[in-house]
Amino acid sequence: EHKFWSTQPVPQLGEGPPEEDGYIEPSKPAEEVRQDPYPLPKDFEWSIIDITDPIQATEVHELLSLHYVEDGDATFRFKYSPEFLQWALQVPGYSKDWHVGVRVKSNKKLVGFISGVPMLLQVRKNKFMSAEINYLCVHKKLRSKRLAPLLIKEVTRQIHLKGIFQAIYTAGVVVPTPVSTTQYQHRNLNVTKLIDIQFSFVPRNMTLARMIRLNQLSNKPQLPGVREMTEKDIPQVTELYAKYMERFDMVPVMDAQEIRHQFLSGSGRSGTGDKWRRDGQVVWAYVVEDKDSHKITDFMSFYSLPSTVINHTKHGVLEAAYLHYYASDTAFSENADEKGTLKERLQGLIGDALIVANNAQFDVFNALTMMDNNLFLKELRFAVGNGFLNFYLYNWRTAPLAGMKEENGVP
Ligand code: YNC
Ligand code: MG
Repeated sequence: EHKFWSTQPVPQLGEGPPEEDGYIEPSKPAEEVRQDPYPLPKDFEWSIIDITDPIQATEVHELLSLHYVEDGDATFRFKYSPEFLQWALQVPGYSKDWHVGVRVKSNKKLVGFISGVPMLLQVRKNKFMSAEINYLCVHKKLRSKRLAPLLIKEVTRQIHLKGIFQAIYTAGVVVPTPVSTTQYQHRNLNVTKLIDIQFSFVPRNMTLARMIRLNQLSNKPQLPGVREMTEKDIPQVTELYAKYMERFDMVPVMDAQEIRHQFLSGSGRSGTGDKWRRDGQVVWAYVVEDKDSHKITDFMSFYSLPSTVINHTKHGVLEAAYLHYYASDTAFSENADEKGTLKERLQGLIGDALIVANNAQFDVFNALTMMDNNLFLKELRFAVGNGFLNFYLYNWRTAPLAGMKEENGVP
C-alpha cells in the first residue's frame, strides 16, 4: 500500500499502542550516516537554500504560493510570505543544511522543497531533540514521480548528520501513522468578504445583517492589563509557558531565546505605523499584566498566514490569523477564584486575540481542536471547518494522544 512509508521507522497502520514509549530504530554515529546526497533524476539537482537571502526566500515563497497546500475543492491555497518563511526557518540553532531544495539543472528553477528546524520536544515523560519538518512541496508538473520520498530521505540524511533521529510533522493527508488528529475551526471576522469568497455561507434561518451583528467585536481588547508583549516580558513568559504546557502530553520545550523568537521576531516589529499592524508583521503577541503585582498572568499570540483565493475576480487574498501559543496562570494560581474559572479566563483572553486580529484587518481567525481550545471555541463563535490536521512522529512510538483536554476535570 505505502511503498515508501512501509520502509520507514514509523508505526505502521493498525499497529496497536506500544507497551512503552521509545524509538523505533537506534541512533547511529555520524560516520555511519550516508555521506553523499541521494541521486536525483538526471534533469534535477539538490540546492541548499539560504533562507536569510531575500532572493532565495522569495523563490521558496513563489514555489509554495503556486504549488503548496490547497483546501479540498481548490478554492484557497496557502500563501506564506517570505518574511513568514524566514521567521519559521531561522529558529535559534537552525541548520541551513536542513532547508533542502530541488532545482532544474538547465535553468536553476526551484521545483521542490522541504525543511527541518530543531525542536526540543516533550512527549509524555520523554524529552528529546527532534526536527520539525514542514513545507514539503513539489511543483504541480512533477507530481507522482516519487520526488517526495527523495526529498524526505535527503532531509532525513541531513538531520541524521547533525545527530538527530526523531522528527515531528503535520499533514492534511493520512499516512502511517497519526499520533493525533485535529480539526480546523474558523471564527468569522469580515463576514461580508467571507461570504463573497464562499469561505462562509449564510445559514438557513439567518440573514447577512444578523450574521454580521452576531460576529461584531468590541473595538478594544477587554481584559484589564492586556498589552503588547515586550522584551522585558520574556523571562516571565518563558516560565508561564513552561508551567502551562505541563497540562499537555506533547509540547515543544522553549528557553528564553526561543520564546523571544516565537513571539517577538518576524519583520515589522521594530517599525512604526499602525498600532494594530505593521508592514510585513508575522506574529502578534500580547500579555496580561496584573496592575498590583505587575506579574504577567496570561499571554496569547497569533500569526498571519494568508491564502490565495483561487479564481476570484474581486478578492485575491484571504487574510487569515492563526492561533499560536497562549497560557494563563488561572490554570494553577492559588487565587484563581478571583479571576473566575480557566474557561472564563480563556474566553476573555482569546476573545481579546479576536479583537486585536479584527483591528489588524484579518478576515478570519483560525484555531485547531487541541490544547484547551474546547474551553472557548464554541463560546467565541468558532465553527468547525472541513480541514483536518494530523500530527506525526518519526522514529518514536507512543500511544495516541488526545486532541483536546476534556472539559471535565479542568479547574
Ligand atoms: C505528506 N504530506 O504517501 P507511499 S505537509 C508525508 N506527508 O508514499 P510522490 C506524503 N508523506 O504512500 P507527489 C505526503 N504527501 O507510497 C505524499 N506523501 O508510501 C507520500 N502537494 O510521493 C505518499 N505538501 O512524489 C507516497 O507524490 C509518496 O508528487 C508519494 O508529492 C507529494 O510539509 C507532495 O500538500 C506533498 O507538493 C510533495 O503532492 C505534493 O504528490 C505537493 O509520488 C501540495 O509520498 C503541498 C503539500 C505537504 C504539506 C508537510 C510535512 C511533510 C512531512 C514529510 C515526512 C517527514 C518525515 C520525517 C523526516 C525527518 C526524519 C528525521 C530525523
Ligand atoms: Mg513527484
